[in-house]
Amino acid sequence: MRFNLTDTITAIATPAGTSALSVIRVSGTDAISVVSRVFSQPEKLLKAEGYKAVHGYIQDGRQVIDEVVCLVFRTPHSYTGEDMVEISGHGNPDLSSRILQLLLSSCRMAEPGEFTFRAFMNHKLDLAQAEAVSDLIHAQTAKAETAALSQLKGNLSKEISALVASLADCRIRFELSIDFADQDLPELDLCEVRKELEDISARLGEMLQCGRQGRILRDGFSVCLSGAPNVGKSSVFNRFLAENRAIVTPVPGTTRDYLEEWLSLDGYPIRLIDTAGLRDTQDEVEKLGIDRTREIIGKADLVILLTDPGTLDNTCCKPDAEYAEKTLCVLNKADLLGFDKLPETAEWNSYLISSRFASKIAPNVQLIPCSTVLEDGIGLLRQQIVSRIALPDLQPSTILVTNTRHLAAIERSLSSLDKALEAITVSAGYEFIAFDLIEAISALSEITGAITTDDMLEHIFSSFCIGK
Ligand SMILES: Nc1nc2c(ncn2[C@@H]2O[C@H](COP(=O)(O)OP(=O)(O)O)[C@@H](O)[C@H]2O)c(=O)[nH]1
Ligand SMILES: [Mg+2]
Repeated sequence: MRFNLTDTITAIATPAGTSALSVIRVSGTDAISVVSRVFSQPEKLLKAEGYKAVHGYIQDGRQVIDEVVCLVFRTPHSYTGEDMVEISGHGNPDLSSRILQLLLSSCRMAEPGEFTFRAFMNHKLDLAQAEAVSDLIHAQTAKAETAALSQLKGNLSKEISALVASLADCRIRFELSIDFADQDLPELDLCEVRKELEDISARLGEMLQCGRQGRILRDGFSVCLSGAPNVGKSSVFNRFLAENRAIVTPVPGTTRDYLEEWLSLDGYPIRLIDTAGLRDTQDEVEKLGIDRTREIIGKADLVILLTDPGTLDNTCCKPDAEYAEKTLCVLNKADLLGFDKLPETAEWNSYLISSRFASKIAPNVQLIPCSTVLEDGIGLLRQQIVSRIALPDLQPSTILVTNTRHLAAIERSLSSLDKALEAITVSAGYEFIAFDLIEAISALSEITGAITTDDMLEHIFSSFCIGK
């Protein structure tokens, strides 16, 4: 492991740039003495109890650099579990970097995630909670924050630990039956253990199911705008972003590449992608754009297939069969059909049935009305997108596995557990069943970090910010 736990470390914990305050963290056995060497009130700092704030100046020899407040933490009551000082100074990046330079003469710069790594090593957090710290910092929307906070509070860890304990209990019952087979022990109640293992398997299955939704909160729900050139994809993109980022022109074929932006719909992180229009073309650049569009459509969580009255006059609105499940069909430019307000669903449907487009709409396809020029012209589309995400209402106590590493571990555990159940069914030897259970336990234990490897830790903590 590249982290050396005995050094005293420091880093600026607040973002670069001008701000009201800047916080510099120092952690390690020498943290308090390191700061005292450059502080105007060294004795006061050295004697300060935990959670005490000491006011003074950071000085380079006689030269005063900044007026600060040093907040002292005493081991083990700190974020890292070590002695720590948080120096709050003025938020001038030049001052912060001068203070940092001074501190670096007697301690070293922290690596990304090193403070949290120490918290993990000192049992202040388990691995799932440490990862939640990073998720919480990077969460893009309110719902993602709730999920990360729930994980940080240890809800996931508690549930995983309980499942590990139950699995371990079952495993021990099998092992005891092997070890003491020749003794007069009551026989193992296979039905009962089997039932317990099935319950655990069901719970793990449920967690995997919810995992897809958890992934949405972390990685966003990708929504791809597709359709013929000029139907208004870029205009819809802009309406959603409420800014003019994409180029909108009446000339077909202007969006040759794709654009993507994040937005929050009802607290869900959405990755909205504006693509090149799909049409037959001889233009090489446009062709590349169209290939890219097809690739994006394949990967997207939801595809919005836009048409407009002009396009519908000439073609049918028919989603690609391969993606029909994840496609929403939208008729844009509803204003051109004489609507000056987005119609209600019933009004819209009766309009469509009696309109010239009736024959152009494939059976079982619903066309959602939309207009980028009407007030609330994208309201119905917005509702439909959110309803497609279909996540349960999140409470801070909801356990939603959001992390790919955790999901992979659950999947491995579940597969070993299913093997164990299969072994019970075919009356395999108890040693085989116990072996599968050991595998199931060790996979789950990786989530909380009860079992780790250096590579795994390196990978996890290197994605953190410096200072965290
Ligand atoms: N009347 C009307 N015109 C629209 C609407 N949405 C887009 N347009 C116009 O349609 C043209 C093509 O729009 P654009 O967003 O560039 O289409 P794209 O090629 O699909 O990205 C532009 O002139 C837009 O102003 C709409 O809802 N109503
Ligand atoms: Mg466009």
